[in-house]
Amino acid sequence: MQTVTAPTQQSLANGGGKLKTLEQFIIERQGDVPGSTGQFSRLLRDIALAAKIVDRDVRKAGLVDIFGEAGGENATGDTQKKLDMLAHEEFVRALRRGGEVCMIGSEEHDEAIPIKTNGHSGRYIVLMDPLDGSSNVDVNVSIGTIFSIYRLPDGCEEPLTEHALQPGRDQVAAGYVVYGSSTMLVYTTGNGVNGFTLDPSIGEFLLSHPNIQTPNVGKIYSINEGNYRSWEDGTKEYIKWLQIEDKATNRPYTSRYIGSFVADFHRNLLKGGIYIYPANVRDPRGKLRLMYEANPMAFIVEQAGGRASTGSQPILDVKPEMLHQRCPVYIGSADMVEMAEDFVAGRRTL
Ligand code: AHM
Ligand code: MG
Repeated sequence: MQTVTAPTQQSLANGGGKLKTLEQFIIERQGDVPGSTGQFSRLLRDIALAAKIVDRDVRKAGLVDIFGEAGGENATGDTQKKLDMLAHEEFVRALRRGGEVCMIGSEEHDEAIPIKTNGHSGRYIVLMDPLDGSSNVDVNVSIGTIFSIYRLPDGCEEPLTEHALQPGRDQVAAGYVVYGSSTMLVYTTGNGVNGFTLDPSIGEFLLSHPNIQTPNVGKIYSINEGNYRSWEDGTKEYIKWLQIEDKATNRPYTSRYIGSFVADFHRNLLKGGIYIYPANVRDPRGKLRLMYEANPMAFIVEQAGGRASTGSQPILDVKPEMLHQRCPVYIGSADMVEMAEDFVAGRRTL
């Protein structure tokens, strides 16, 4: 595995001489996407622009009146917007302006949104969670954006919601932005995973984590253990197994749970580990959304050498039925996810 080291502020500010901007990287890699004519590169550029705008809003979150419930009014009578609605609007605006998209599906909008720019539609469908982990905003904890990109099937002129319901395997690209101690954009087009850190002084994402590979096994597990009693037996037993002392397998493992999927996923991707949001009694399909949370992260983790499962099948093979459908998620280091699947299926017990 290649070791990835975060660049220092100093090296980012210098441009590092050998550092590459996201835009340079996208142009170099344009050939990665079959049939790409530059539209796809422009789409990624639009997403990066929206990410920078949301980053700006997130960084100002404590300073301006963008906290509070959507629909409330601030002192000057302006309508207050929750940061997740604001992020949704910024992404839709940037994609609409860019002109490469024909439809957007968003966690913040019930229906898929058809997009026309100057009377024309692009060829791409973007599904997104504009601000994941938004319950963490008010307490200054990392949050993120997740996106998934599909092509409008050939021969379709008007996009319909069913065109967005393609299996995860058909994603053209997927990525996330984590607004953490620094802001990073990580994406794949099916030819490896690359991470870019935003240098706020020049407003550019710079290649900081080339060709990310996740370890086969890590020491971290991430799950909301408050829900323990409502999990199925296999998941309970797997978590117990992780906690048993055993020198040979480096156990017990360490529990880390931020409650922001993007941030938990990102840490585990770099360090090795497993993130689980299982089915439970309250939510028989779990909590996370297939189309704009589970699928994009599954594409990324597989590209980084990891594994993503519902517990019984690869997430990327799930047949989508609805834009906002949920699915159980076991994702991360390949050997750990495989072991979790064995427990869930009852092939392994304590
Ligand atoms: P959100 O998209 O409404 O923010 O919900 C998804 C979030 C994930 O980021 C996080 O991993 C999970 O919900 C946390 O849920 P819980 O509080 O049930 O552990
Ligand atoms: Mg979310």
